[in-house]
Amino acid sequence: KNLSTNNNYEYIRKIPLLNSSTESLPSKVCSYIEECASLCCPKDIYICDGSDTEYEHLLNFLEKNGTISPLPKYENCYDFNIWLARTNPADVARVEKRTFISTECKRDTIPIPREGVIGELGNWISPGDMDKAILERFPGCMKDRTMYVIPFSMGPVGSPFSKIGIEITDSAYVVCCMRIMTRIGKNILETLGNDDFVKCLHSVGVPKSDSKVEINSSWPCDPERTIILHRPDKNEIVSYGSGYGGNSLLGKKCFALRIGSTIAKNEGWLAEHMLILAITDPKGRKRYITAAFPSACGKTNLAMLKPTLPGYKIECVGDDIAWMRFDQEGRLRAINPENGFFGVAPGTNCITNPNAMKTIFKNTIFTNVAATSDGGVFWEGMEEEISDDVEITDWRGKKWTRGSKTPAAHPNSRFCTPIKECPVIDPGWEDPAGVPIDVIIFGGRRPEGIPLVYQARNWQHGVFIGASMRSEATAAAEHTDKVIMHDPFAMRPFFGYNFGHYLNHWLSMTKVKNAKLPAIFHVNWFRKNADGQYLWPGFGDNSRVLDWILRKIDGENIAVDSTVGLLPKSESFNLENLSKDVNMEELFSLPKSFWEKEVRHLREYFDMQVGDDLPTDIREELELLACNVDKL
Ligand code: SAT
Ligand code: MN
Repeated sequence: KNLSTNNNYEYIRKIPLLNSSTESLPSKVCSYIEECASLCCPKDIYICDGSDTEYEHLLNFLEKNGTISPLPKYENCYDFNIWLARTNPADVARVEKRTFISTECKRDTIPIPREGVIGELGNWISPGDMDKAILERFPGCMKDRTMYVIPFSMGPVGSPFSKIGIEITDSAYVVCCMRIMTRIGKNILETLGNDDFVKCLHSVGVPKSDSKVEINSSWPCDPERTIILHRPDKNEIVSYGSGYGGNSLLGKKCFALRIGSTIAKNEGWLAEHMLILAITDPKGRKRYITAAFPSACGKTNLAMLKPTLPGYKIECVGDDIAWMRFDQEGRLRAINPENGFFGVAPGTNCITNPNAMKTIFKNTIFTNVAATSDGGVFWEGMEEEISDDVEITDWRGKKWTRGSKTPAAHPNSRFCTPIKECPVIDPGWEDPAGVPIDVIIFGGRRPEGIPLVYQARNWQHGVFIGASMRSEATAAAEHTDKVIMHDPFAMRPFFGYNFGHYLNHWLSMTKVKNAKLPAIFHVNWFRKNADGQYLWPGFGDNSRVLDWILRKIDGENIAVDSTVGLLPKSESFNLENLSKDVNMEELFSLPKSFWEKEVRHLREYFDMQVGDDLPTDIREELELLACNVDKL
């Protein structure tokens, strides 16, 4: 059926379909396009084919519009230029408070917090209010703009793990980033046929006429009315007002985690906020590990780690999201549903992540980093990598001097780069069957009390450890203080359904036929001594922790049970040629007063936030821990 002649589609018959060479579209896709177009009233419609020509055309358009500018320092080496995008300063990060999940029954989405307590495990909106929110914002919002239709696959095209989405957006920047972050194009529609897909509607929006936000045409947005909505029972995402990151690249957190986790629960698998890495030991045995850390704990750094321990090799499968399911033989297999890295730039350098530095100067779109007068990029942490005489323009486009109080790059500035540019990409990263997972790691940034590494005694204990994750973060801008935030499974902003039900789902994995459950560990690279200095060197030396973990799962007798779980026996760590003296005793100590406080915090958190939805198994683990701590 030719879209433009089909009588069922009244609206799209009236406006130009730009690349009408697209002869046939699945009818469900056509209906969705018609639905969105008649709501948003774009000037024309463009169906993305994912080609290089299309990408170049969009980049040109964005350049003319002032949204992106080329970075000539890196020119002519690669397929496409390297670009710098500057957003509206009011649109720089995900907006958690404006992110909602809609279900008939509130408790399907979030646990009911204790009376008078503000829930921290997601935001619920009724289906009626969601419709209302859409109708208050979307009618006519694409007037004078092109509506892009992006067919995309999360996961290798055609893999049994993979899921298809259609993102409809009025932002060419979003199309370009989606092309890097997911697999897009015509072949996706062929694979889709007339199956269902995840519906993803996005508009940068149009502010009300009395809006106080300064608007520039190079980065349209409507920060005052931004809203991100999910309807899991209809596999639908609707996002308005923001062009940035997780608000607009809907395949990422909205689809792969929030909608993904609900699909996963219904289908019996796991959609998690985890990196995936391959590690080969000196004997040549290769194993795969997934790891969940809250933001600012170095997930991307670990995913591409350059080991300091001789004989080890680490290869990257993904740095942010893992979709995992047990196969016929009972092995847990994982794919990375993404196709690119959308990584935080500040802090990345040749010491913290040499492999990222080799990845991100090819076919990349940077957003909100600083620019140098020789046509390159700069951010906090890159001081050693640029010469002293270049001038720096900050992320807002203003002249910036070294030592200035404001940062040159926005703290949430990003590189958006295809995974295939990574020099240590694992050859199995696109295996449609996924890679077999032997170890799951949880972790956090904990300055106090939490040992460098310990192992869960069993799966249930491991689920408790995931549920108990906390991490140091700089809270909102109004506080400058560091606080230890709860972030269970590093999923707090990404649960697609009730966290208590999520815990039950994890616990139910023990019932999967033949399941060979991966071993679960907790790590903390960030413990400090009384003087505030890190006790562990971190980065490449974290390979020593992975070495201990691998030897442990290989059956070496190197652990003892303790208050919190299985701790390394003394002398069981490989510290050969460690550049720095490490106080191992302090690094692994379990101070009683700290753990008493930790238990109190966890009990309060579970009581206040999860209440009756907390599974008894998790309650029991907490009581066991409390009992053990008493005996310290
Ligand atoms: O902006 S994203 O959601 O893609 C990344 C993040 O904030 O974790
Ligand atoms: Mn993330």
